[in-house]
Amino acid sequence: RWGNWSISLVDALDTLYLFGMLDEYETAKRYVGTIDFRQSPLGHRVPVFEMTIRALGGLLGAYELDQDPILLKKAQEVGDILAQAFDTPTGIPWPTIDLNDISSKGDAEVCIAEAGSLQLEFAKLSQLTGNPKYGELADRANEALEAAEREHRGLYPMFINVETGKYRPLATYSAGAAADSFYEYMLKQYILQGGQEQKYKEQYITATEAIADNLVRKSQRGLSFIGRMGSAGVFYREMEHLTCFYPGLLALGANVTGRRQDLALAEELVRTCYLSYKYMASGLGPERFLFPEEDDSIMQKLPSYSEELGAIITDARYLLRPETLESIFLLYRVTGDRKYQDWGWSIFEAIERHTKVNGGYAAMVDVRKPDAANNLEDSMESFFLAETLKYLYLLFSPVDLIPLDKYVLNTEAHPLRVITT
Ligand code: DMJ
Repeated sequence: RWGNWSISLVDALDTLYLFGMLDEYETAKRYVGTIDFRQSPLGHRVPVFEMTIRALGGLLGAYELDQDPILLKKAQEVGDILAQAFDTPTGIPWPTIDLNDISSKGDAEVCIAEAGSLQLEFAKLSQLTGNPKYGELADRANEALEAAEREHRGLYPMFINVETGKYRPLATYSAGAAADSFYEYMLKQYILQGGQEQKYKEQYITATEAIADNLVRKSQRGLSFIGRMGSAGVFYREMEHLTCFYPGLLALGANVTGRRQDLALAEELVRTCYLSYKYMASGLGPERFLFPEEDDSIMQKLPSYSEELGAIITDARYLLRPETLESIFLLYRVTGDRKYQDWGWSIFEAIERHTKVNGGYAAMVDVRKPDAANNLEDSMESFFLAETLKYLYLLFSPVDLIPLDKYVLNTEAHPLRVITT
């Protein structure tokens, strides 16, 4: 539950449509028509990024597929609510807003994923409503992130202050949590705008090269992974499940930009993500895993060390996240290699076997102990229906269901049609 926004239902609308579950879709859509998104419980702060990608993205994605005006009306209602977040001295949006007291300020620091991956949804809302305001707001935020002073070309510190427009000192650089979709939207904005805006392509290529040069390493077993870079040259050799979206982005980018070297790296990285599933007793991948330096024999003796993966499992949960399947799907679409379908199927079977419960699916506490008591949490995030299941379905569907030259999937897997002039 997030406020009164029925977010699982809104996030799942276009999944129902794509799966051909049209009776359920119509019922869900009728219900969406009754939601008053302006109502929010007292004291609740609406998370701007999450509601942009899940609610606005969900409504727009469904609208793109079935063109029912009620969905666009509701999308505009949500867009108007979220637009209030951009009222800051810098144009960088507040991370949260209180609908019952819009002047109340929350945390002034926002991560780049939250501040800088709103463009697809807002640009699409502008195109569909004919009102340029939404796209302009999101663009202005991204321009502020681009203009703020930083140390590394192509890399962006993870946090920025919405009032001063300055990045947090002693920065950390990542392609995972708090940063991920910021890099994703550079490429996807370029695609959404029909390849007309060269600046997005240039930003994407500059960032891609910086990530490859600074954040990619190999493990002692020769597995490529992406870690984080701290200040003064500190490097954290930890890969996150969230970062497993990145191989898919690289593959999509290789297709769009013609950079074949990116496809080779994408294949290496997605293999690491897949093996992080394969080598766990459940067949599901952990939230975080850390590759020790070659000569670090102490780390390799820790009980949390996985001999097969050659990594310490630093967070053993599987939260029903989509990223590995997202990359497997994109690699399959780009290469046509059937092994990706085999990988996806084995993950699907593990999800079915170990996370299915009465009435839904549940996050797993420890992917190494599928049969342990109390190994499931009472939680199913809306992205399981919006993304995880959708990517699986698309992996086994004909390519003309959401062709990637006609649609961009937002970071919550909602299909937005490429804008043609
Ligand atoms: C989703 O809401 C989106 O994919 C977001 O970009 C990252 N986190 C979750 C899924 O793990």
